[in-house]
Amino acid sequence: RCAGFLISFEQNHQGLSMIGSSELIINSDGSIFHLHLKPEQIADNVILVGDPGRVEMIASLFSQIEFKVSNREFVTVTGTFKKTRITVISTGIGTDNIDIVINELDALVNVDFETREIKTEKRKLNIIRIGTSGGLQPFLDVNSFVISRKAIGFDGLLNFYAGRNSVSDLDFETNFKNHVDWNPLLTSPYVVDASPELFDKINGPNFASGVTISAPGFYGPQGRVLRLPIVDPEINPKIESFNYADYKITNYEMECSAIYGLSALLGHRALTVCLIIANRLSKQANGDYHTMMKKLIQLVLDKLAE
Ligand code: R1P
Repeated sequence: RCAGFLISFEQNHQGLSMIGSSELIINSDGSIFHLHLKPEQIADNVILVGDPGRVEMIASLFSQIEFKVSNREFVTVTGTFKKTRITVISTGIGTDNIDIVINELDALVNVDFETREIKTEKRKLNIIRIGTSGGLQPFLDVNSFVISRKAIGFDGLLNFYAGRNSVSDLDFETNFKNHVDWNPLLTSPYVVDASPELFDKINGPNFASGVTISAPGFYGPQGRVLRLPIVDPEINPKIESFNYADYKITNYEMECSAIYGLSALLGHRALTVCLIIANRLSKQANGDYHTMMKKLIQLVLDKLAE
């Protein structure tokens, strides 16, 4: 029998696949490697935020808090808002962290940590990201709220997964690449959808909606120039003018694409809502956005608990 860390799968006596200990690392206290969470600690409703400070902001609205756990940038609180059990987790910045968060969340609910077998009955999580974002359309003022109906991943994360095409809008991808004359040196952008059920639950008159680009960086990858010139200085005007089947690209952030792509592959529902804290066309920004963020959080929690 090989040691678990040498192979990714072993077979148990019933022939079921067991995930090897190098692939799914479980800490000595029974918690998962990065998030430091245990299976029973995950609510069906999960809110993801980039900033660990935003976890506190959300938890302060809970009537009851079960626990708080933190490791690195991943801070988690599970608690109750108006009788709805909710887990809030900070992801830090970027889709590389989302790969960790969504895979570990899914393992926590869909893998048996005792036997390391994938469960036959799968749990489906509602995953909502509440983030900050930069607007790319003149109609999206600073302080407005936007829901991402689709996400375009400039980050390339989903391209590593075999099912990538099965959850992607390939026609949208082709049209987008042609419109912006996509540089072949960059990883191919992927286009993935929000959960229609979550969109219907959270959407309302306070929100604009559109397509969100998740970029693998804050500066060059979002067309910002401080001292370094970028390969395509016209990328943002081209993005602004892009139209496809009544969709317009509304905003830039750094996590939505991976959340939508991995959630779709794993069978979870996902949605991203963002506060626009800068408009990239008008060059306006609101550095002191916490009051508006509190309003967005309240709005989303109220809808989630309805
Ligand atoms: C960049 O400043 C960070 O802010 C945005 C981006 O997606 C990125 O994570 O979202 P959060 O405010 O949720 O972190």
